[in-house]
Amino acid sequence: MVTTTFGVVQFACSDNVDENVAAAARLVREAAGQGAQVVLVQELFEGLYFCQEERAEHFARARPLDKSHATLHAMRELAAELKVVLPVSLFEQAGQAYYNSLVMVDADGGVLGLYRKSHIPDGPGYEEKFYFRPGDTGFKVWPTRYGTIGVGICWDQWFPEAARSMALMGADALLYPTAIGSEPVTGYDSREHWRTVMRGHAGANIMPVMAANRIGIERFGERELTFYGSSFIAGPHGELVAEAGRSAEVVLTASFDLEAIRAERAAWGLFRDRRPELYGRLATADGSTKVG
Ligand code: PUT
Repeated sequence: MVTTTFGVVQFACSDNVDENVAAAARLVREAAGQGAQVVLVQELFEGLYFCQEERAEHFARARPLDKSHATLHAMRELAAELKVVLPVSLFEQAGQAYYNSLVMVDADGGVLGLYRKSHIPDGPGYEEKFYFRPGDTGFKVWPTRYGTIGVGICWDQWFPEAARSMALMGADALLYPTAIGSEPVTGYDSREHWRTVMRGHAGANIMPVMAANRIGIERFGERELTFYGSSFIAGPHGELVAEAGRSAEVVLTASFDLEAIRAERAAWGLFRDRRPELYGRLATADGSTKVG
């Protein structure tokens, strides 16, 4: 039996990039020390979640994702040293365009590719449409050293279409770096809703699903968000295998036999019995049956 061990980390971010990268590196090391081969760090971990307000100056946080990117370079070195796969979530500047992006770094430090967040949220406290163009990469899965991994970024996690697409593309596991917490206007606590939706992706696609969320209270002037952590790893039936609390820094790990899960996925028949010819409405915005 060959298993893949996944690690998920959560921590509080400050407004200091070096501090945040050091915290991420420290926790990735801890996860690798516990045997993790793929380690998920939270969304936009270089800094505070600036999208809680709309301010022109925050665009200066973006960088081109090339060799000059210090955080990307540090994470690639770390991946190579520890022999771990690292999905790295970053604010990308590409010419005049800005994306909420993820670089998939393999266990030798090489870059497997780029994903740009497809679903961009907007609403009080989460004003991402002000900053990010909707991603133009389409969904992505990568054949890493330790399994084929699909990654969605935060708001992507609410869309079963995205999870199913990555499953159809051959993913063995789905990973979601995220930044979510309090709702400033309604006060709604979305934690269980958030987890339940992703656990559904695990059960519906018969594969491990995990999310890494930040913790801590972040303030911009009068504005304030409390991030609820609660990062987790779900097994292929949607069961919670490892979970974090709302406010403590945590390293989670869990091991899965991805080959055995692949066989179970085939045997359960969910993919055999799909009826894509009946799903045309899913490819329309308004639910009409006219496609194309
Ligand atoms: N990270 C986006 C979350 C949106 C919650 N309203």
